[in-house]
Amino acid sequence: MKTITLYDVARVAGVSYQTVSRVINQAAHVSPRTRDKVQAAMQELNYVPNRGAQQLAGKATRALGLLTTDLALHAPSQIASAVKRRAGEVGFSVLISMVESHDWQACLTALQELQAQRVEGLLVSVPLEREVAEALAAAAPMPVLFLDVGNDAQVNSLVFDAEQGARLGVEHLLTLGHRHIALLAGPQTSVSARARLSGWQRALQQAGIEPGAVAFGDWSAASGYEKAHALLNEKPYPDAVLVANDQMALGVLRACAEKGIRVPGQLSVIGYDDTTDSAWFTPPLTTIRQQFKEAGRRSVDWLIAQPAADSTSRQMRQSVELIVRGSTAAKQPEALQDDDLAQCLQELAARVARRSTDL
Ligand code: IPT
Repeated sequence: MKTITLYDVARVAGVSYQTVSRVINQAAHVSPRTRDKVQAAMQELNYVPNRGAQQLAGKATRALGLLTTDLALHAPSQIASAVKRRAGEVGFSVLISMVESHDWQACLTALQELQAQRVEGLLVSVPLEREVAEALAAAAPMPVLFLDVGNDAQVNSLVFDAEQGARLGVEHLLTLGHRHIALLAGPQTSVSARARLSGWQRALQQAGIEPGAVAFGDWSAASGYEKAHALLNEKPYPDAVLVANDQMALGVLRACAEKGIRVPGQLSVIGYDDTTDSAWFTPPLTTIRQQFKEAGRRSVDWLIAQPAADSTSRQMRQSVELIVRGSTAAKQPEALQDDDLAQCLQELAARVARRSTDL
């Protein structure tokens, strides 16, 4: 198939190739009539501008990079979706590079991959230790914004308030009267998972409550299922479990269903994230909402407004909120045990017998 060039468009539109180029680059001094003619010719020929050629000519690429952790996880994929949507609205494309591990070498390779495609700004949605984030920011020639770093990292960041999220979860459970609370944390390699865990522990301690058993999952539903079986191995069960993300909470709910534990009533389960499907779990999940759409919008807007040479680092926080659904409730008295049930049935049988003799 013959490649359609700028010159073909110019010939069909009856204008010079410089005029076509001005239309493509949205330059000034093009009359609406000429612009319409050129756009009609582009459509007729199915012409798509060559990004590579534009880059070689030193033009702005209007492309952002997104360096992300595993997109099979719900939260990072919803962040990517929000970033992509907002970038599209403001005329930018998004190139994605996904890393399997979160070490310096993997991040540097991903940065270079995006750099080779001349992205004008970079979002990093990977849980990074302070040293790795700072080194990455120093190595990047474009403005960078980190979405998953600790407060101590001296880089530009937009981070959800983990302390607030942890406190909201604990307060909700305490209000419901729960006192025996188990913790299912995320992987210790994640700075956010560590922040949620220490937030829970601090909030419980402040309320004078000893935290119950602690287990660590890897953010997946499978790990939630497996760890719930471990946490709920012995009676008495805890009254409630704080789970570091909704995906693991999904696994916890499945384990409870299999063990015949009523959620809520016997056990309250609270998640973290409020991903789009969490309202559809059985029961609908009570959780801490991180507004991924809003984070995507704010981070794209911030990034494209950045002058390249600004070296002061800015730490932005985003608040979270408690969403109460059906997986938490005040603890109800234990269900009837088999012995109680047998006794009830006997009493009932005796009553029926008495009535039939009375009749
Ligand atoms: C964080 C999610 O809360 C968690 O569920 C998991 O998907 C994790 O990302 C993956 O790294 S959100 C992050 C912006 C702190």
